[in-house]
Amino acid sequence: MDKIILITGVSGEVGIGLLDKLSKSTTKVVGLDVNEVNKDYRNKLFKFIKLDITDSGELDKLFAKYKFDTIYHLAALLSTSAEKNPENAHKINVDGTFNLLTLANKYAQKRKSVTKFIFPSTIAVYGMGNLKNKNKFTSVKENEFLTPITMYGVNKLYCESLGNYISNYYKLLENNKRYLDFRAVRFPGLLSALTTPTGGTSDYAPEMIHYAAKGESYACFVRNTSTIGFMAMPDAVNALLTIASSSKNRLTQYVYNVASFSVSADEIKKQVEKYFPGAKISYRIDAKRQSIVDSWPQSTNDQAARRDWNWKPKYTFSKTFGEYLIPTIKLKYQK
Ligand code: VAH
Repeated sequence: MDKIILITGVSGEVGIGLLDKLSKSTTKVVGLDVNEVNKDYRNKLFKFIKLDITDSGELDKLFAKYKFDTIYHLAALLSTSAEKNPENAHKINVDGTFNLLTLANKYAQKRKSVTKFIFPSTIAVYGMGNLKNKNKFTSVKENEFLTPITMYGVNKLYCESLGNYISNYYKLLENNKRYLDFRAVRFPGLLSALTTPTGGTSDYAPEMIHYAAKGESYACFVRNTSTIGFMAMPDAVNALLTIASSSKNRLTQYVYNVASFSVSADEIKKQVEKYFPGAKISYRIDAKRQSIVDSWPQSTNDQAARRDWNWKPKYTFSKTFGEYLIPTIKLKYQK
């Protein structure tokens, strides 16, 4: 039987990037989202399901119908959106994830198979406490500073543990058999040439680029020295596919940092001005969003991922702009 992959949040930034890559293979992809998928991508899907992951009844029917080999659970309410409606964020980010984990486990057990569950977590699980710590501890490991200050970061940190629990200890694994193989990566801010972000706090970086490409002025909502990690979307997609295809016995952890480059808002502004000399970029600080970015680490330590499953980003800061973002974005807006 053909292997079928499920992508939740398929209409989102990472979803589109992952689908774009998977559609170049023969894999059958079922895409699920509460929002319609961009028409250019709909025909890359074996099936599109418009569904809310908090609807466990409808989800159960989906799992009964399809035997998913791997699930990429990308659906989430990101950090800024989650702060605007924390209760709704908890429903989507936690209850939705719980539904998917328990249903994947239930149907894998019924079919006496194992389903891989790939979970994108985030540097938002960290809380550096203050700028002194942020500037002093610049290579944060997976078990350090786990004190998130956003609902999104709290949700993602809990769901990492929930995934590990359901894949290892849920209902005291019958005859010691695992039915769910949970694996998580913690992403920094992601930069996509194909889509503009919605509801994130790292959005100032992609927004700066896309506004300049459209010839529109942009007011950056964090101060110029604000520094966090970023990654080109192709590297993020590669991280998801690589950890998914790695043999289980090589993995010594269930959650891994993956990192690429760390830059300030001002360094991004200078790159944008290099490619769009007429760019009109100013600063108008949003105190709440600034406090979120200040709580995130400057950069994270991804040695465990490099050691266990050969993680290595392809795009440096300058290559991300010169070889990935700019050529595709210019084409996108010229059209
Ligand atoms: C957000 N883009 O801003 C996400 C990301 C590191 C930040 O998780 O919420």
